[in-house]
Amino acid sequence: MRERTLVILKPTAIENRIVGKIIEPIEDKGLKIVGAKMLWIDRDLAEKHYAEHRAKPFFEKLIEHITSKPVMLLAVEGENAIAAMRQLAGATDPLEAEAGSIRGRFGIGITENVIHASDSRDSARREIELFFKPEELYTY
Ligand code: 3AN
Repeated sequence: MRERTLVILKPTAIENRIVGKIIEPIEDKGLKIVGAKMLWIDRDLAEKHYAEHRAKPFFEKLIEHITSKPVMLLAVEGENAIAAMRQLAGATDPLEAEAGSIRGRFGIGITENVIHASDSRDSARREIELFFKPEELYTY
């Protein structure tokens, strides 16, 4: 099924200049970029994005990291894009992620795990709406 999903290249990805290396496997997989921009996420937006984790012990660290420096936002489209992007990203903890996955290759720690990818159709819809205006997304 054709889907769209939200990908965030977290601050360490930009800082460590590995944006190209992260985008390459996404495009190699056959997924298409339909929206892209850089953004320095503010606390309010970060808290909305991670609302489901508000009660978790790592919430504050997560918010601090995602707002620490600019990120790159991608809306990615393709057949089963949500599951495909989760596979490419790898497990949440980079040390448990497959060695060839994005987190497995570039992850430092569980907070600085390089990439976010929506985990369901509902999350994908909500997160794309949170970060992109309809006119910033392209159908082609
Ligand atoms: P994923 O991003 O793999 O869907 P979630 O949704 O469980 O993982 O967690 C969202 C983010 O919260 C993760 N990307 C990671 O940065 C952070 N996180 C998750 N679990 C932990 C943890 N136990 N300690 C620190 N940070 C965590």
